[in-house]
Amino acid sequence: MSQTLDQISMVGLKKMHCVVGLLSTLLLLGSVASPVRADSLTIDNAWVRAMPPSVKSTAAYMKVTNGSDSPVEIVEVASEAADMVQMHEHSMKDGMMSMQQVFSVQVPANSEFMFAPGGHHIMLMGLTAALEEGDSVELTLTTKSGNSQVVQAQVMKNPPAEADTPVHAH
Ligand SMILES: [Cu+2]
Repeated sequence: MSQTLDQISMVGLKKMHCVVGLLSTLLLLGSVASPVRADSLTIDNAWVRAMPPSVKSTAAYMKVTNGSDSPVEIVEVASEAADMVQMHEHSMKDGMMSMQQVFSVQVPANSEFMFAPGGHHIMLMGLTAALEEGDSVELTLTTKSGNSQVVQAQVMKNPPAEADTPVHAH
């Protein structure tokens, strides 16, 4: 009886050892892997436009650089700062500037994509708290391959100097 128990616990210990071994292997891989994400997106100049407290929506902008040899598609942006977060693009319709939701944006291989005023932007609708200049907003970008990336966007009244460039139509 006690032998059986011992055998069981031996099996249990072996299993445990395997799990621990696997975990430490994963941790090791994690620590030696380069800081570049699997999708190799780099985010610069992420900012959110500060609005008067009475305005319950605003937009976030950033430069997304794809350092990989394959295009990367951003399919979702999420944030706790707003009830609803959507990617939008501006378009001219009957001479009127309007904006509409887009469900993905593609960052070409070894290239960049701008979320910028007057162009694509990340719309934050139903702000859960007033955003003041100097605050930061956490945004989570998810790519088609399922990788997520957390971005801290600074709340600013004016675009950061480097991001204040006209949007080029490609
Ligand atoms: Cu919009």
